[in-house]
Amino acid sequence: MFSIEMEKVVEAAERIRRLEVQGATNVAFAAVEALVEQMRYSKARDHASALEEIARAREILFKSRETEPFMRNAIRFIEWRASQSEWDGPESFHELIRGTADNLLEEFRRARQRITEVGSRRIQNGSRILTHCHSSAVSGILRRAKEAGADFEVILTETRPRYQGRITAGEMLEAGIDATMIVDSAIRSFMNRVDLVLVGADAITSEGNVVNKIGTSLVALAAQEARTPLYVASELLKFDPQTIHGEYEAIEERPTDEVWPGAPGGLSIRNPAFDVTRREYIHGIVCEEGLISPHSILEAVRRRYPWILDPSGT
Ligand code: RUB
Repeated sequence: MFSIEMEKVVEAAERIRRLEVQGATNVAFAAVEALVEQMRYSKARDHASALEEIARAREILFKSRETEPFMRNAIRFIEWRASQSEWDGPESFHELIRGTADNLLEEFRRARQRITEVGSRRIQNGSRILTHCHSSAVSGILRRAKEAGADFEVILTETRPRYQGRITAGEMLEAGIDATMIVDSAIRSFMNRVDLVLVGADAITSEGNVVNKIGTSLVALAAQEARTPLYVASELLKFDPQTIHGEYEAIEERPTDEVWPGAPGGLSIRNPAFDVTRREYIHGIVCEEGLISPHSILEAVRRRYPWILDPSGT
C-alpha cells in the first residue's frame, strides 16, 4: 500500500506488531527513532510534503499496536512541532525533527529515572514481589532496589500466550535477583505469600484506570482479596487524552494462532492483549511525579505535560 519511501517506518511498525519490540516504553522509543530515520532519508522538498510524510508515518505506526498512547503522544508532539516550524530546506527540517525527538527521549529517560528511584523505596528487605508480563519500568525498579542492597524475591507469571514473563525472568536472573516463575492460573494460590504486586501500564485513562497486559485485572482482584497492595509503575506519558472526551481505550486483539496454532476449525478463539484494572484496585501509581493516587492522574498530567492535553499550549 505504501511506496518504498516509507521503508524505515514500515520496518519498525512490523517489528512492533510482531512483538520483537514490546512494552509501551520500548514501543514509544522505537516509533520515535523510526520517524526520525524516515525523515533523514525523506525526499520531500517542501514543508507541505514533509508534513504529509510525517502524517503517513504516523498512520502506519499507530496501526502497529492499538493500545499505545505513549507512542501516540510522542509522535503527535513531534508532528505538532514540525507543523509549527518554518521551512528552511530538508536538512534543517530533519535537524528540527532530530532535535525535538532527542529532547523528548531525554525527558522520557528522566521520567524513568525518577520512577525507578521512587519505586525502589517500596521494595523492602526480605519481601516477595509479584509481577505480571514484562514491564521495563518494573524491571528498572527491581534492579534499582537490588543495587540499593535490598534482598527480595520476585514471583513472575509466564504470561500466556506470548510468554513475556520469560523476558522478565532473564532480566531478574541477570541482575542476581531471586526469581520464581508460575503459570498465570497459579496467581491466586501464591497471592497470600506475596507482600506487594508491581505491574506496568500501557495506558492510563482520565478516571485513573490502568490498561495493562491481559490478566492484570485478575491479578488485581486476587491482590485485593488477599489485601496485598498493588502498585502500577508508569510514566504519565502513557495517559490517553482521548479518554477525557469520553472515549474508551481500544483494546488490541491479536492473532488467534498465538493462543493455539493449528486449532480445530469451527472453534472460536479470542486473544485480547490487554485489560482494564479499575482504580479502586490500585494503591498507587509510581510515576515521574512520585507515588500518586490514581484519582489525581489528570491533575498530575496537566501539571507535568500540558502538551499531552493541548500541544499548542507548549
Ligand atoms: C507489555 C505490558 C507492559 C507495559 C509496560 O505488553 O503489558 O506491562 O507495556 O511496559 P506487550 P513498560 O508485551 O504486549 O507489549 O514498563 O516497558 O513501558
